[in-house]
Amino acid sequence: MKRFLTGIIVLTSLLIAPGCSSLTKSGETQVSGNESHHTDASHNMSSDHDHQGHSMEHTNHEANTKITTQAKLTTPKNIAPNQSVNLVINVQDTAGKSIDKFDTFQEKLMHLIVVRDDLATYDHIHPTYKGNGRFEVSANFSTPGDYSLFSDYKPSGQKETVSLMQVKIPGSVPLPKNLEKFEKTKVLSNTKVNLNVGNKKIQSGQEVTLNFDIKDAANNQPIKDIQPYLGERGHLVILKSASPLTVSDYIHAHALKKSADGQIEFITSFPQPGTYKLWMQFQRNGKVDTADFWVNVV
Ligand SMILES: [Cu+2]
Repeated sequence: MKRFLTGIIVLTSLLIAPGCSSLTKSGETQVSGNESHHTDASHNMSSDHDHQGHSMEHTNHEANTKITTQAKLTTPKNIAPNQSVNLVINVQDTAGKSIDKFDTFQEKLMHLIVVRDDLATYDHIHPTYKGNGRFEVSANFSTPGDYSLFSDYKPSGQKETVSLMQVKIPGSVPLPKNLEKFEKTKVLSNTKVNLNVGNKKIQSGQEVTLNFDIKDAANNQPIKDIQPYLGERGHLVILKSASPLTVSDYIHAHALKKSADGQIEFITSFPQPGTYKLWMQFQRNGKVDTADFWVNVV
């Protein structure tokens, strides 16, 4: 009986990261598998037809990108919110042949970013490689709703690649809240994170320095005990608010090697005007913290 497993295949393409500071990707999306993942009536781009229309647009705009890999997600047939869900991700070439060698980057073979499509939730997890293109990980989807999974990996000898997969967690979806709060300061237990983008508005298509200023919340002093996390000073994932999300909405920025005490800095660029959410992760006292911010890009 085949019904206990469902799958969605997404083809992705890759693009060079200039100076390793940001990545821009586009993808031709081809969805197959159980359509129940794509039948959310409130989601105006959810039909197969619309996916294809959207992807063609991308292909035309960035004709020099080459689609070389795809990731196929398999989930148990019955999935529910707020419980462990075993995910299997098979990475293949476009002919469906498993890709079996991957290069480690940022200390892992695959980084998996899981967000609810309204960008309200964020998870950064590391699937375990089982060989023959197969990765496994246990994920937890906190609420019903549509989720996007960005898997970030490097087929051996190739560039960093991002594949997008989607999962629908059944149940009644929470009412939308006014999610976009544009405060520039976030307090996480004992740590205060301030985002500085300078006085000017963030311009799309231009290099921008994002400076995260990290202070002890108790005494407001710069913290001096930032520890490397996955081999870097900090990790920043940026997603453009969009429906549906695509691989081109995903930016993974790499921290500058050297910054002053209590500072974590990234140089990146936002490809399009719009509303973006940033999740900056860093480690202190052996604990990883995530500070999230919304920004507007003009
Ligand atoms: Cu990671």
